[in-house]
Amino acid sequence: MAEASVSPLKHFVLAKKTITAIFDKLLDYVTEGAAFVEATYKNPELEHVATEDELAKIQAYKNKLAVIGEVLSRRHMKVAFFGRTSSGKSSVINAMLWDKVLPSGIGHTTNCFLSVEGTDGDKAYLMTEGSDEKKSVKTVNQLAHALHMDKDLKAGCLVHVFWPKSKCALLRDDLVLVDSPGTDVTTELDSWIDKFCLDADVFVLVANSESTLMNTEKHFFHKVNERLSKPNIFILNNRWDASASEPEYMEDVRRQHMERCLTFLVDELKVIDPVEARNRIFFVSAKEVLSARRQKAQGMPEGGGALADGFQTRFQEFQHFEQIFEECISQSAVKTKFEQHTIRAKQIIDTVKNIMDAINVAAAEKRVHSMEEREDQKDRLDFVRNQLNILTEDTKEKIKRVTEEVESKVSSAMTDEICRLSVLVDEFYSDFHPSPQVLKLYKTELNKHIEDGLGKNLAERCSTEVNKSMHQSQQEMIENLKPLLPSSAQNQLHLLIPCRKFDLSYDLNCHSLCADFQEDIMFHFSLGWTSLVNRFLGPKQAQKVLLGLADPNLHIPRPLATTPSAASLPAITPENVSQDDFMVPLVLSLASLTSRTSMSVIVVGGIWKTVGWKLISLSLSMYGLLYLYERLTWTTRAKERAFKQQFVNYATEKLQMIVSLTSANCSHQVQQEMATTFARLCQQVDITEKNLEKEIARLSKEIDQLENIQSSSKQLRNKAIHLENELDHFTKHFLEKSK
Ligand SMILES: Nc1nc2c(ncn2[C@@H]2O[C@H](COP(=O)(O)OP(=O)(O)O)[C@@H](O)[C@H]2O)c(=O)[nH]1
Ligand SMILES: [Mg+2]
Repeated sequence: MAEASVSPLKHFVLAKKTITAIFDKLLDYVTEGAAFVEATYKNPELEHVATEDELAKIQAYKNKLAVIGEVLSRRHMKVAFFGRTSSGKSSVINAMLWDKVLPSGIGHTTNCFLSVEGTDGDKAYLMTEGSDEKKSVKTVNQLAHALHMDKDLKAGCLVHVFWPKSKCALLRDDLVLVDSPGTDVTTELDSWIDKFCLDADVFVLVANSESTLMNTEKHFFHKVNERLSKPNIFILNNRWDASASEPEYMEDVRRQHMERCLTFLVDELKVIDPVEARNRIFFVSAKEVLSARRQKAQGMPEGGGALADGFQTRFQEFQHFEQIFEECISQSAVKTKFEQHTIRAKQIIDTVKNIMDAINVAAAEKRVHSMEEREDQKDRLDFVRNQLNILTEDTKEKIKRVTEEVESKVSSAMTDEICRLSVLVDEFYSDFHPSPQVLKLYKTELNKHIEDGLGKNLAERCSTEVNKSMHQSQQEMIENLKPLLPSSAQNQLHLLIPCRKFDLSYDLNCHSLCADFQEDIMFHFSLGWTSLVNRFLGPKQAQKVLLGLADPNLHIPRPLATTPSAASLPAITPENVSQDDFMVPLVLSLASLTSRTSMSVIVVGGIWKTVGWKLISLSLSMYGLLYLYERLTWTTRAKERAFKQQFVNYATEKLQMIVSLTSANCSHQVQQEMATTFARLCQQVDITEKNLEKEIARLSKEIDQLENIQSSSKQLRNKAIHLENELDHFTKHFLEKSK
């Protein structure tokens, strides 16, 4: 029957498989979760999304689950058999295993515990406590011999007997059966219980039905009951075959035994209710069952041989016991072996779920915050860009205005200064002498004086104002651009703008400008021929006349401004001789007819006749005196004066020519200076823009990462729920199902 129907032990086997699979999944899940939390926690860009505490927790769970998984895979059902010596404990185990696995009978009593468990191999072996050696056993006699001969085996020690699973169905289903020495032979009940009973799912008291329950047996179970809460206890009244010899008393004896056993379980131990208790007490014959099963295993009929009366009933009762026992142990074992771990697993899942929730919330909050920040930064960037465009246009305008202002200012100042050039030249003192060397030195120094003086005067007139207006413009630029920069850069701005004073350089370069100046400091009598011609015809015509005397062909192209008197005289060519100039050849032809002397004679002759000698001589002496006077007053000083006058005229003309150039140059300098300042400021704004762009990119990346974190945490949370459902299903199916 037990073979034909599915063994109730399968319930445990299935539960173990299920819960092991769930724990495997759970371990994978927590490993995945731990990796996720670790990656999140260690990501420097995702600060405060996952905490150290969360990481520590989930990693601890990972280790814990690995240990639990290991423990679960080793879980089995355990049944321990107790009773006094020779009550038939070993025989019952053998009957259940369908084979003579353990030695039994007189002389086969051992001091040690024997646990029988399955091995996947096809050879039986035994292992003693504290040794890894696998001692092979081929027969039960060998086993008995080995147990007897081993002097190292102390009383109450444990020997593991490994029996091939292939030979026995019970062992395939993770059942471990523990045989014990007789409860009557030991004084160490407490240590037994500690060592072998605390993890037993079912206890079987094998009693001898030929006598009543003994105190030693009862005492032992009282002790077990003190240590465990409501242990599952079965009572097998063994050797029931003996009752067949006295069938007339059988029912009475059975009733008597039953009552005593019930009293023991229900009233004394209080481990079970009276109705259930009847299903825990059986009357069997292990010896009969074993022999019948061994015969069947050898191919003989199980009821064969000489059998006492009522064998079939006892046999069925044994099978019944097996059925109830298997149901009980698998139910109980599933509960005791898996319930706690299931609860623990639920707690772990719950905590991990909470961790995922916390990460999800933290990531969501951070993401919202980052998105707001990104919007702000984008707005700021737009503002900076627009503002910079506007300011660039403004600044261009401003620079243009300032430079124009400077140009006109410098131009008018320079014109004024040129008019006052004679004052400047008069202020110049140096040794003057008509000799060429001294003159050369004098000119050099005069040029320098003019250049310095003009420069100084121009600077006095313009620089302060120019500087002021430039400084003002620069300050305006800074003030306008300041709001576009971050506050840290705002404080640094003044370092970028050079605090050196800007100085306009007028760059007059008088020395080369007046390099061609040619003075004329020869003595010229004021009533002399040249002077008179000069006086009557004007300096221009006189020049032509005088030149004409020297060269009547008039074809002398003259270099520009070689002498002060002809500073602006254009080159005389036939083309540019005007109609007025026809007078010149007339005078010239007249002059060519006579010499200076003949001319004087004619004049004197004319006057002679009209005025008379006295007047002539007076005039002549006056003329002579005048000449003498002029000649005598033509001193070095006078020459210097003449020189200075000529220089003033020359330089005035030259300087007037460079007025516009100089003012343009100055305005250019101002423009350069202002443009440089603006460019420096713009550079700062550029840096700010770059930084903003970088920050926006960083935030975008962070937002992406946070989105991923959110979806991952959500996924992991769903997985947790899935596992939770599996655990719930397991609880419902295996732990809550009442049979
Ligand atoms: N008549 C009879 N003898 C039994 C029965 N069970 C066990 N025996 C015998 O009792 C003796 C002791 O059995 P054993 O299993 O070694 O008892 P243990 O000391 O409790 O392990 C052996 O000789 C068995 O053959 C039974 O049900 N009926
Ligand atoms: Mg025994």
